[in-house]
Amino acid sequence: MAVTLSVVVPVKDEAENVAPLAREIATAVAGHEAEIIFVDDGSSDGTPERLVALKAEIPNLRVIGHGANRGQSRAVRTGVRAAHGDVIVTLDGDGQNDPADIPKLLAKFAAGDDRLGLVGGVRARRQDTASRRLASRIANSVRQSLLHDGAADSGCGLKAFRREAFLALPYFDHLHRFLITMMIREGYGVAFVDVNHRPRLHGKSKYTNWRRMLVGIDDLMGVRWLQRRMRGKTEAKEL
Ligand SMILES: Nc1nc2c(ncn2[C@@H]2O[C@H](COP(=O)(O)OP(=O)(O)O)[C@@H](O)[C@H]2O)c(=O)[nH]1
Ligand SMILES: [Mg+2]
Repeated sequence: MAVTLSVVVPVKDEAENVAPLAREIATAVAGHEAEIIFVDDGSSDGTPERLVALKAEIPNLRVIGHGANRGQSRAVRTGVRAAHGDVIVTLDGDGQNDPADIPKLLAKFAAGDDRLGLVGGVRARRQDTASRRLASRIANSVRQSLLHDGAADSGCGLKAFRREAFLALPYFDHLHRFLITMMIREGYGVAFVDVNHRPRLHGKSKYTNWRRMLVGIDDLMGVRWLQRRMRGKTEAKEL
């Protein structure tokens, strides 16, 4: 069967979360020719073993290991490269994104706009701590004032995009936080849909507000530079 949809889930130390999540994804994509790819990014808590054990139950599940911890963006890229689908859906491996939202994102692609590169989820009601939500609000307004990309929730892990469009983007670690900006830079259309957000049930967050802010400033400068180094979209025509 030709695969048209690949769901890519980057995971680092999510042993208690992966099995329920993989089952939910399998249910959500049951009507599609889909594969589910978990990319294990150097977990030390038995995450890959749990996933491999699930392959008997979920036949379209694939598990790819990174060997070492290289970060979320690299894991997403590894999954996208290995994917067979034309459309990729990513979501967080901790279960905070709801797989039941996947069809809503795909519906935007089904509308048939050729220039549409990415559909981003927007977490309408975030189930995170007050300090995390405040940090996100501040970061989003600083980001918006510098990048002007109209991204209301760039940090939402639930996104759908064309594989080909993703692979055309320049890669850097942390790219996953700037996918919307980079798609626009490349001339692709972006769309948004409100999605559900759930509390983390097991394990703990891998990021701290402080670290996110420090690397975020550096990233914003780099992405602004990339925006300036692109004069307009390319429309190549055979003459
Ligand atoms: N591959 C990979 N995934 C990571 C890494 N750090 C976090 N993640 C995943 O990224 C997702 C979001 O991380 P999380 O810690 O829940 O961040 P939060 O929801 O913003 O607090 C989860 O699926 C994590 O497993 C990493 O270093 N590598
Ligand atoms: Mg999370």
